[in-house]
Amino acid sequence: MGEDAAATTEATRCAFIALIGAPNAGKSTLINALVGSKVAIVTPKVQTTRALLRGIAMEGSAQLVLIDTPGIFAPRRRLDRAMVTTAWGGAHDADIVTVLIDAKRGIDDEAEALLKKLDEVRQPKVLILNKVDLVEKASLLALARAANATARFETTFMISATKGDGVADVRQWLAARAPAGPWHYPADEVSDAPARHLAAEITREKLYLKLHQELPYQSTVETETWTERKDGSVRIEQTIYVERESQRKIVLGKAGQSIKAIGESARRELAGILEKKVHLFLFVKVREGWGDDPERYRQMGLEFPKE
Ligand SMILES: Nc1nc2c(ncn2[C@@H]2O[C@H](COP(=O)(O)OP(=O)(O)OP(=O)(O)O)[C@@H](O)[C@H]2O)c(=O)[nH]1
Ligand SMILES: [Mg+2]
Repeated sequence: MGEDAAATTEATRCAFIALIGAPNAGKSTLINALVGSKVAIVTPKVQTTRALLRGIAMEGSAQLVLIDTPGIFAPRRRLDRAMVTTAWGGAHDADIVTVLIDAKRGIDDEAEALLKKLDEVRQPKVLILNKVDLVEKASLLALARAANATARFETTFMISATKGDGVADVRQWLAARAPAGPWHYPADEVSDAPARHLAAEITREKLYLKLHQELPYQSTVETETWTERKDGSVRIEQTIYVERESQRKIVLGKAGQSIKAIGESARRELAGILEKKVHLFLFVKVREGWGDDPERYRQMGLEFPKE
């Protein structure tokens, strides 16, 4: 009873917090760690996250709406441009912007370019040096100093998103900094993405983990149908779009071995998340030039760049 009374008298707070950084810095890993469950996919490959995704974390009376963004890099293809524009858009719409730097990679050209562009970001900024488990402590101080010399940060954290070191400190700091206001989501919600979107993302994650080279970037996954069955299970059909027949063959693998492994591992993870039996059916279709097809962008939740 005491706790309830406290919760109703204490004013609620809510902050929109964008996580930006170079590809592979660990943004999605940190979102998952802050939320406390997997809402965003993670792979060792660059350019995993394609569109904005909101993960929701609660800390005391504060709700933290964490905006996962695509990595920021020098874009070439249309899809790359859409992703980078989206990432900066996410930053400009937030109350607080956290900038992740991979401590192992340090301030390379990509991180340097990003830090320089932070001048244009008006919101309070926080620096997060991630992957501290991979580097010597001494190098971290030099890195923090160099980054703070290029951009203005309110504070600097040194964390390991995979190990969880320092994550609670980040959550608490953000909560303390959150402006007073109503929560935007119910307290038990972990993400703004519908289940069918997460399901497509999980399949894309398995595709990235299973296949190598350029192929993953020339593929996209969409959930086509989602049918709840009377026996409590769910039947999900998804299409993996690739650009060429040769790529379709790679996704299928010898005697369908690759697609089978991708489907099995996606199905297993989905069953765990949905807490029900999942029947997953994957189809691979060649859609030449899907990277220039506005409908594919709409499905991904990205604006279609005119050129
Ligand atoms: N050793 C170590 N690895 C990490 C840490 N955080 C993330 N990683 C790894 O870094 C890789 C990239 O992580 P992601 O979370 O996908 O990175 P991202 O910044 O979201 O990448 P994009 O979506 O491509 O921009 C994965 O293999 C993670 O397991 C960390 O603290 N320590
Ligand atoms: Mg990501």
